[in-house]
Amino acid sequence: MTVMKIAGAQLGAIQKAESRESVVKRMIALLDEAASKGADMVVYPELALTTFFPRWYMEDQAEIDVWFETEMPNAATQPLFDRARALSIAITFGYAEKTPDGHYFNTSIVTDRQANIVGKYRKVHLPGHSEYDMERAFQHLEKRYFEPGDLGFNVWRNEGVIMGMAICNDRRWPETFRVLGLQGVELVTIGYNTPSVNSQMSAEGLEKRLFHSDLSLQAGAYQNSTYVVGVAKAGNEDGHPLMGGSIIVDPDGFVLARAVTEEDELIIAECDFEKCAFGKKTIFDFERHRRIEHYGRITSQTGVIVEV
Ligand code: CDV
Repeated sequence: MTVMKIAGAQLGAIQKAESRESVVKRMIALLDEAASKGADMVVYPELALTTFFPRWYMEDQAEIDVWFETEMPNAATQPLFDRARALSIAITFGYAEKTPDGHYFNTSIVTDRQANIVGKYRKVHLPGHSEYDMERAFQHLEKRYFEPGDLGFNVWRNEGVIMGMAICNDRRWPETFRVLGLQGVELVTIGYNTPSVNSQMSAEGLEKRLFHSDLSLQAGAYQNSTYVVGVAKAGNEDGHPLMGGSIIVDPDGFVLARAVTEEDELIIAECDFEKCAFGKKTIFDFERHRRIEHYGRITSQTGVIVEV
């Protein structure tokens, strides 16, 4: 029986001018707080080390490369790994990855409690667009700066728990959770940067955006009988607001802990992974109940085909 105290380390705004070293200090402060509360694992957001740079249009490759890490850990993040090892806390966080052969991904890694990287995920569902869009008040250029992840949705047995990762927009796709669910996942960690509302944007309310985030994370948890931890980068980054709303969800879909600010904030919950078993053996016993002969369209087509 595995019980872990899992913490979500929401980060407040990171301005364009803030250095990775400064962000890592903030991450370590949250790690220390997590340790003082008995955490076994800390989950940080998507692109945790920098501002959400895909909102900025850039053409010059050298200017773009500034936002990417070519190795992990590196000089800026080594202190985080060192502290995690000293505290015996597993961590997971997102960053922009440039591979040795020149590929660019929106990536997250997970470590064990000795700070060894045991898993890597590269974001599959990239929202936004690749060219400057004059129609938009704000750009979202993930398709410009990243390639779709090439590793798929994998799980790792880490610290006795079957863990998987996804990143931000992935949480809105049931396919993400089901592919992880089909591998017996017990903990899905998901960092995000989701724009909030300001006076120049549509009337769509922050309440609605938070609801859609909750809905996606809670449905993914319930329908796959897994814990889900969703962690925001929040606050106002150089005039661009990001919503908070980090939550820890149990395998019944209930929210165990919720962030209440848009700043650096720790949430924590005790997760008893035995609780994943009931749903996996009953209503979501995939082996007994799934009818794959009717699911062909899920993998054979992308867009909607209307045949009537
Ligand atoms: N970083 C993201 O993937 N953000 C998207 C926004 C652009 C909709 C999200 O799904 O939250």
